[in-house]
Amino acid sequence: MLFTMHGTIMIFYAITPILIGAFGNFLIPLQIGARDMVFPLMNMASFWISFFSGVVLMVGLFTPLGAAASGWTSYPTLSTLIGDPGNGQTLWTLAIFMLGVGSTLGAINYITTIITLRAPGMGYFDMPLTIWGIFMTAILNAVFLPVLGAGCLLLLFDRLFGTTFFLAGAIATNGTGDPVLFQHVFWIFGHPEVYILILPAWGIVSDLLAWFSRKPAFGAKTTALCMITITILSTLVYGHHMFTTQMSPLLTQTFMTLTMTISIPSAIFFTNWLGTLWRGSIRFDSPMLFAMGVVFVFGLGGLTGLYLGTVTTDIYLHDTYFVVGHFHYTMAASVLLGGFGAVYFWMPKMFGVMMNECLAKWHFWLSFIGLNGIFMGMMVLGYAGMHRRLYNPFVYEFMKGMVPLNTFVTWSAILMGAAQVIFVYNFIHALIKGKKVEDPNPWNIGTLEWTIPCPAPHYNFKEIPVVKCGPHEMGNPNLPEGKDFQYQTEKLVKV
Ligand code: HEM
Ligand SMILES: [Cu+2]
Repeated sequence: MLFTMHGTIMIFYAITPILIGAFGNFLIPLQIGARDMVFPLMNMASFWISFFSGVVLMVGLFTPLGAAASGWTSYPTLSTLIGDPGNGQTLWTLAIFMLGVGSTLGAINYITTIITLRAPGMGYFDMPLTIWGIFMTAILNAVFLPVLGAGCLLLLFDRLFGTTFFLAGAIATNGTGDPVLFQHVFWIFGHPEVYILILPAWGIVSDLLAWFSRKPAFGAKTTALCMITITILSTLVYGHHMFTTQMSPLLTQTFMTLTMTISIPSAIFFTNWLGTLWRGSIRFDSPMLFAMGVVFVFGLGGLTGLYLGTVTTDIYLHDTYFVVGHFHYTMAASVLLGGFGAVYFWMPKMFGVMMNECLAKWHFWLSFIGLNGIFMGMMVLGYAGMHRRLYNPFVYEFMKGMVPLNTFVTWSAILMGAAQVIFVYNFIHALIKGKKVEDPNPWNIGTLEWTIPCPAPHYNFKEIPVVKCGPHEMGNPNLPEGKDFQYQTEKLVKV
């Protein structure tokens, strides 16, 4: 129950609303030079539907059998009335369906806003990469959340009305369905979902790396094209989550090959990050530390994906802590670090105050050490054969020797958790007592949001800006004396 709620809340109610909901709604209008999102009413509907879906989920905690307990993936038969008869699981299914509706509405709003409300002169490749990330995420959301919604609706019917979409064998009294069908539906959505979560963070990191290296993002256009390619390919690889479901070898090999092709755009993308850092005048302010942290943890997470995407190694690694380590590196660690970097960076634009830089650095290093301890430890454990989702792994003889490493992981988690206290303190302290930022552009960045006061006023721009150059025009030696960047509203100075 605890782990089901942890996974569900983190993925659907923490990462999604913070990076996509909060930063998406805040940054899209500001960075494309618009006064608001294009459908404010729909935005509101999206927010409230998602909010109430969270309430529905939480109500499960107070039902007689407690909250849902069949994992964040809620595979049947575990998630049917036979596996989990409590109302908590029914409420989970309803909640995720509602969230699907809410997020789809939001996604339509994001896509339409980016397509129609860009300031005059702003071509797609003049958008900051942050917006590119959110744009791709919104497209995946709009296409694939309805798939999950449909799956949840069918599961709900199985639970409430006696249908048998996902039941088979003797328990399927109304004709035979197929439990594995749900896995297909779930992962058709689920693999794109992992990119839904990571793309905004990728975009933010790509921008931060350029801005704090004080030079244009290396191959920015290619980076955007790689995001598009990865978005498209991410729709074709979901089968790699199901290698052990006895699918035909032809299919496993097809999914394996498709999975490997994602490495190509990913590698180009990653090289561009390194290219951006190469010979930059790097400023190690807190947002940059977090961005560089993402480069490290995402590199590790992505590489471990290759072992999971290969059928032969995955048969051994599937359902071990190696998978848990992998997806926390790629998803939890990368998204957390990227999200924190974004908070430190846009804090002045959001609330008109700066956070304490020294505390921010402590926060970074303790979190970074903690999370590497946790997730690296998990990967070693998984490689040694420790399964996930066991009540007590140590009743098995061969896992008894893994207790010390598990203890180490626990202490790392405590360290990581404790480090977040620093963040909470820093954040609240800045809000209440933080020094007001007078300068509209404390970091010296050229994108549109830095042309207006801190915090961003209601209606953002008095006059809609006209865009004349890209988002990372920095380090040009021909710029006027004492300036190393230019605003997007200024005509590009020749290099
Ligand atoms: C870079 C290329 C990547 C490859 C080749 C890859 C490959 C895989 C494979 C094959 C699995 C299934 C392993 C198994 O269950 O046996 C898996 C699991 C997973 N991956 Fe990745 N992955 C990659 C990147 C990512 C990213 C970027 C994210 C998230 C942002 C992510 C999140 C996940 C999650 C959430 C799971 C497991 C979910 C679960 O079973 O509960 N992966 N990955
Ligand atoms: Cu996947």
